[in-house]
Amino acid sequence: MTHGSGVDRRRWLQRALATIGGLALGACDRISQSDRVNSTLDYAEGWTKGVQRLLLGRNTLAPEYSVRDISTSFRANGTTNPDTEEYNRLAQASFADWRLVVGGLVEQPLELSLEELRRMASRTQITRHDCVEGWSCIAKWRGARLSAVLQQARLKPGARYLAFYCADSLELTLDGTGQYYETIDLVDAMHPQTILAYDMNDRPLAVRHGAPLRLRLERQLGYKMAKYLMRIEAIDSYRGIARGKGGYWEDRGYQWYAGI
Ligand SMILES: Nc1nc2c(c(=O)[nH]1)N[C@H]1C(S)=C(S)[C@@H](COP(=O)(O)O)O[C@H]1N2
Ligand SMILES: [Mo]
Repeated sequence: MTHGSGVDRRRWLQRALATIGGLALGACDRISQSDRVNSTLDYAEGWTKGVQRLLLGRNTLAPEYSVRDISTSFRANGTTNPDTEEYNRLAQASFADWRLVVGGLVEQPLELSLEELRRMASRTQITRHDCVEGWSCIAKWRGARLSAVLQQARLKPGARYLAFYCADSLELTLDGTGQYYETIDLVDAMHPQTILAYDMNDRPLAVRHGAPLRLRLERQLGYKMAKYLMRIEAIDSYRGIARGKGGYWEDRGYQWYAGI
């Protein structure tokens, strides 16, 4: 087979799959329709997400637990302290000078202090954290609803995803692609259990669990839940960020939609 016909075949396959996907998923999945057809792998992933949303609904809640179920010790994974000069300075002052920067495709860019975040509409939930490595822990999380933050920032019409930028780097690379980041779509962003958590088990988030603020996204795996949040950006595509796959671990082969 020549190179040209391979490409044609691939294009044909993409179109065919996109059509099938469009028929099967239809209106339940409009928001992330066009990014889904980049490869058959992406297609399979779009399928997982589409089926989950079709069967369970966009706002179906992840299971919640009772106080009795809370794990006596909660494992920490990945970075357990960003340990940069800037982060250490912020931590030393109990994050009084830390601000969550909200920008990108928004009408009203924000810089929110912890105090301001604590005054916003909140949600408390006892949920199970599942790491892709095969362990789970249950904890109680309290945080500002991401939907409330977005309501204040007012998304522009072109916004389709949110990017979360963290204080830590897991790998040192010359081009800076070792910094932890994540992206989610707007369906997940507006989900009632999607919160920017500042408390864990009724105490301010410890450094090892992402102080001062981390994302909780209860219907997906642990690596989506970015710790050490510094900045949120509303974007139309994540292809231009780092290696273009939508997250630190996604850039290294994990799925973008990590549905549980
Ligand atoms: N900034 C940042 N966020 C991160 C990570 C990380 O290394 N850095 N690891 C991820 C992974 S793989 C998991 S399982 C959870 C771990 O959260 P925990 O340390 O509170 O258990 O955080 C996720 N978010
Ligand atoms: Mo993880």
